[in-house]
Amino acid sequence: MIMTFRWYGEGNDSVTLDQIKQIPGVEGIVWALHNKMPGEVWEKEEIAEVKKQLDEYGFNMDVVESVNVHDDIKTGAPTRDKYIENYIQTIRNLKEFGVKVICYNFMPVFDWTRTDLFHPVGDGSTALYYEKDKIIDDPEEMAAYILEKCEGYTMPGWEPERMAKLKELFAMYSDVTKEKLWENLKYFLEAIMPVCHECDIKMAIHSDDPPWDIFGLPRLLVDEESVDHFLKLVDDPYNCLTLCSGSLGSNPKNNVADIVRKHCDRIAFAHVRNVKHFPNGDFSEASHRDCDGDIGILDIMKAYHDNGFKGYMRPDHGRHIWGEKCRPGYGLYDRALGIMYLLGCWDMLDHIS
Ligand SMILES: [Mn+2]
Repeated sequence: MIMTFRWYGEGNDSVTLDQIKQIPGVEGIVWALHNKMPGEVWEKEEIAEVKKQLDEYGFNMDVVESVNVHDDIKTGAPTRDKYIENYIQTIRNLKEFGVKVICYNFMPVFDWTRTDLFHPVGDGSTALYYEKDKIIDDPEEMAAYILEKCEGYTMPGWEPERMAKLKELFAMYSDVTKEKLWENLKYFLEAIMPVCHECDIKMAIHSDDPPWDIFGLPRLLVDEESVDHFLKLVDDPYNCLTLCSGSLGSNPKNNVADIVRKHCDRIAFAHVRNVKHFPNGDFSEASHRDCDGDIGILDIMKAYHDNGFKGYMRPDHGRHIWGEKCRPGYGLYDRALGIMYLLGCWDMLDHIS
């Protein structure tokens, strides 16, 4: 297992590479060119700039999160092939810098969704929270809330430029059923798989967050059955998962450790975080410690270890603790604690096996 840490880049993150360097066990930075719109080619000079920054600290840049997929590819518009060509060029450019895994998602309109970015956990800290009843019929209200509360940071999937065109985006997806979305995903993956082989880069789709339909938009990767379906849809070792324990684990019916045991060889990238469920369907993000949430972090880590997981892992979101001012979910302190917990589990599993 290779431990990594997500970083939003110079001038775009409250956390510095100096600080990340002092977290024990971090080998790589999960990075992206956050100024790029979906569909744009990532140029070599731009990638080289990030490489230079990471090289200084001895971090690898093996995992990109995310190279976002253009809406025309997701909706299956006639113009999609042009954007697929651009995606392929980006894969080829990333290969020049030794990138091994591309994390992406295939969620329509919205990336992740929460109703409260700073919900009190009960110990003085706050965390991202989802209140089921607040996801009403007004996505504009939701977007306005997220943009207002994100402390001036751009949140992946909630770029103000995209949110300004929300009505248009919803119109684009109005006839995209779940079946159609699966078909469009298959078309995209089949087009890029030969290049992934050639470049030795794995495509790792992120689980949908939360794992159910919202605002009438279909969501694909929501449970064990849909993960099985996805892996069979394009049955290729380069067609992989970013298995996000917190995303899938938001549904109490999902057993994430079971999915790890079943598909470990197709998981290229593991997001590990904990979630606390409430009986009415609300959920809160929680510390990484097993007993602070309900999704079985110990079981999940054991499943990865038992199956000899060799891929990349990162703590996913963290709570906001010790008064830290940061991008919601992406502070230094709680994610550093998360890494120590995950590595503690891993080291002990190594030690006793
Ligand atoms: Mn995740």
